[in-house]
Amino acid sequence: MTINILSIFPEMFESVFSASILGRAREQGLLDIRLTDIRPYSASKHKNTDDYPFGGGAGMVMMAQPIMDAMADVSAAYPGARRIYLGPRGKKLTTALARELALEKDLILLCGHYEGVDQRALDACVDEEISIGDYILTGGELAAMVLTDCVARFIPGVLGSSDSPEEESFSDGLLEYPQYTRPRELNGMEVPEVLLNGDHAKIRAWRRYQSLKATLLHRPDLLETAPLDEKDLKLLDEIRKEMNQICSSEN
Ligand code: 4GY
Repeated sequence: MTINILSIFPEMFESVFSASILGRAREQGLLDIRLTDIRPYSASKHKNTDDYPFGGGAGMVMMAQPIMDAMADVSAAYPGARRIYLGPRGKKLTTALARELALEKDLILLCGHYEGVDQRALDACVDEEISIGDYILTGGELAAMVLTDCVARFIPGVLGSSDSPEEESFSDGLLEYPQYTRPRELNGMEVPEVLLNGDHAKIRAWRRYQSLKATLLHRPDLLETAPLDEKDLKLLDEIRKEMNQICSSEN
């Protein structure tokens, strides 16, 4: 898959896309990330990419012309690519959306900056807007990195063959269970006994219980949509009872 990113700050991406799992994925040719600097596309003498907003107000607006010309170039090289603008008005980035985007052959990500982008550029050359959350960044670059990272995990081979994205938080609609590594004892804090004795059925059950407990405690909203079986519902009842006991014993 090729992810094209259009930005006036392409240098922001280098270290994030070179380190760790994304760096390895690129070296292995599983993911091709191409950065396009919007500035050289500016037709103005000083290669400006922003201008004052019509109607007044604070800050600057990214001009349509450089973006439209950059997008035309990249779109011609990647016909059929989904063209995405990163902004807080978009549909929320979720595991489901990331999984869907990972099936695409190519993506083009447009990063805005300052007060935003001239609406005509968005109308003319973006297919959809995606938001990584309800907050305002100084630019779309960090959001493009988040989207790229999140999508990359669902490209086959990007995570080692042993660690599957299906085993992680949210892929089963629940929060992750706690993890431990060596040493077995650290300043008097022990690793839970069940993880040490190699009884894999017991370990699976313990982890499920912990996932359900963490979700009930921190994100009860997720329990409304998570696929739960009879056993899970029983466990949840148990956990609720335990929690009630702890609460009532505090008084
Ligand atoms: N939230 N999700 C986001 C963002 C920066 C000014 C409009 C977000 O995706 N992008 O906050 N982007 C702003 C910067 C123009 C986009």
